[in-house]
Amino acid sequence: MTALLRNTLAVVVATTLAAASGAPSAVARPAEPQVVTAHDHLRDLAPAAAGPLDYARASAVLVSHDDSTLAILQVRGIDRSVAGRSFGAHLHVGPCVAGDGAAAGPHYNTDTIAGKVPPRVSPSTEIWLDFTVSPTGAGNALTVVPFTPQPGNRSIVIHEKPTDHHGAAGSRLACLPLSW
Ligand SMILES: [Cu+2]
Repeated sequence: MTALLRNTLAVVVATTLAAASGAPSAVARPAEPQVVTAHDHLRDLAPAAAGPLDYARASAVLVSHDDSTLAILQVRGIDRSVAGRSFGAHLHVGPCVAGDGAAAGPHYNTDTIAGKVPPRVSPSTEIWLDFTVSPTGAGNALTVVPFTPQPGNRSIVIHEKPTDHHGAAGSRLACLPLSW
């Protein structure tokens, strides 16, 4: 993604989120939006066997403003033989390390970060980006959550199955590094 596109997207999203939150546009807004981007080949977390994501690459954008975050995930180069299949994907707290799915740690959960016990597990307290593979081997996901993720060496992990109500999605297939 070019810097121009990223900056334009940031302004558009920030304006949209501000409007959605009902913030008066005449008021000066000292806080700049936080924009996090990543674009890379996916790291293989299941290298023992050939998988549908072995040649895939992905882009992710997280735009946060006024404690709302828009998250976008675009995956390309997925094996077309799995068109129509859905995969779970989430922001995890830890880093994306090839061959080491455990390194990514648990889901990023805003309740856990805030020390709330027990944390609520939902698409509002975590960033869930499940996608369904198109006939051309692409997957797209978008979500909006009511919090700003804290910086760190993090990852978006793609799992073998869609996310269930408990946040589970089966084994970890691949990940995209995301650091800010
Ligand atoms: Cu996950």
